[in-house]
Amino acid sequence: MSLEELWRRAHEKKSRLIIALDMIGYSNQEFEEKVNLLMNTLRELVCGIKIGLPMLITKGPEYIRQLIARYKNEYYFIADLKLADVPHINEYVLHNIKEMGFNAAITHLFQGGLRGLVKLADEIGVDIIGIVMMSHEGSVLFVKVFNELLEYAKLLKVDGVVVGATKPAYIIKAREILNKDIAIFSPGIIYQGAEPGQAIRAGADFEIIGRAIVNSKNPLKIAKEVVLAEREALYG
Ligand code: BMP
Repeated sequence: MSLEELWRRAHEKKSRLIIALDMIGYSNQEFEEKVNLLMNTLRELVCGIKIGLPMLITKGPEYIRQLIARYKNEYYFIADLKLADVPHINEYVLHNIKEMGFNAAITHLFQGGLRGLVKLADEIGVDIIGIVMMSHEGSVLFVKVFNELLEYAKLLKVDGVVVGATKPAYIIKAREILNKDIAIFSPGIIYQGAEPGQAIRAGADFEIIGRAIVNSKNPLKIAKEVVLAEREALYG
């Protein structure tokens, strides 16, 4: 699939911004109102929406299915369930991810045995993004296996990898090792310490931001600032 749909939206909107729609600490009514507000306000500036376990656990798959159905012509949707299981479980979950309407799924790579998952993803039309370096301070074991994970990502021909924006040296290294057709997704911006545009400058293709936009009183203002910083990093 090679993220065709995501690149199309990124070019249309001149944006590399993906929102992590982690709605934590909202009452049921606030939750839905805030999601609708964010989705309607950010449509011109945000190319993708990442939905993870927090929303799946709080609202269940049917809510997510309906949300994606309403906005599938405006955003690219990434399922961040960080798959890390044995093949038959990962593959079962991937079928459900597809069924909810997602365009892509994030998987860990360290567990191995992922050829079947990548083949299935190709058959059913889901892009696969593998994690090679996490953004948080405690992710020290990733340092030991980073090169192996990159080689595995290449071997599998995943569509993208995750490298934390807080670790630009690893973004630079990933960009060197990976062909240009494997995109780099970078979370860890603002709340976790990286500056908007910094990951793009190091060679990432997309920046993922959650709390700094989702919980902001003025999400549009922050999103505009981020997109301007990204454009500056890309085009000078
Ligand atoms: P925030 O901008 O609020 O820190 O959110 C970052 C998002 O990116 C979260 O959804 C988190 O699950 C995800 N993420 C991350 O922060 N670091 C990683 O290494 C991998 C992630 O998926």
